[in-house]
Amino acid sequence: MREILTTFIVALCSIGVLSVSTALGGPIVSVDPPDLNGLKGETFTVNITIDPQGEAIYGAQYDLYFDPAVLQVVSQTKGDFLTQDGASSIEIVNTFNNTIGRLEYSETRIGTSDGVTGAGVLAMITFNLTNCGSSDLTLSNVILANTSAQPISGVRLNNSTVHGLIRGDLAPYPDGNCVLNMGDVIRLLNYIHDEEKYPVNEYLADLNLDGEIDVDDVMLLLSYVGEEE
Ligand SMILES: [Ca+2]
Ligand SMILES: [Ca+2]
Repeated sequence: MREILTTFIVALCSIGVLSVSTALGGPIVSVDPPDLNGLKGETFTVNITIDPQGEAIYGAQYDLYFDPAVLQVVSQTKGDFLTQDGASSIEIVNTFNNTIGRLEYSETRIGTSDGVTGAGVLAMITFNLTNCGSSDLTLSNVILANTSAQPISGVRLNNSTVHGLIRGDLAPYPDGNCVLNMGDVIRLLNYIHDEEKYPVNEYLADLNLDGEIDVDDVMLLLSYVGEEE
């Protein structure tokens, strides 16, 4: 009985592995880069990339959700994924809503019966980091169409997370808390005293941007803390 059970379980596992590997073969739509740090007030650009994984793609659409309390869209522009072979394409939908935190995009090839099979950038999105905090960039309603205008199955999605930081926000280590106070000053002093024992995010600790972390940065951070309180 045990042998039969084992055989049965092995068979189940094989079927499971097979079905997973089939599902794993579909095109990949990604928000690139997958993880991004920036300072409050900065702008940055992410790409929506498509790797067809052997499929011929004729059209593509997505929605992308973000946290409008942290990010605001500046622009969404067409990439060259669907025109990589020199054929033409048209944007059917290209809109964003900075109140609810959603972008919508849809594009199709025209004047050809072929699809594209090379990986590339479908669209570029530029955001402004309006606040300290984190926002996921989450793909939704993604459809890739084949040359018969039918949805391609098994599309895989890779989302992204953006972290908006402020200079001097060193405590609590390592992520900070979007607030500058004496805790951050103490962390910086401790780091200067013993950087092995009290590490900091060095990108955020060099407040005066001179390439060194020292007492000048402490003085600057103190002046910021004074402003906040
Ligand atoms: Ca802090
Ligand atoms: Ca410095």
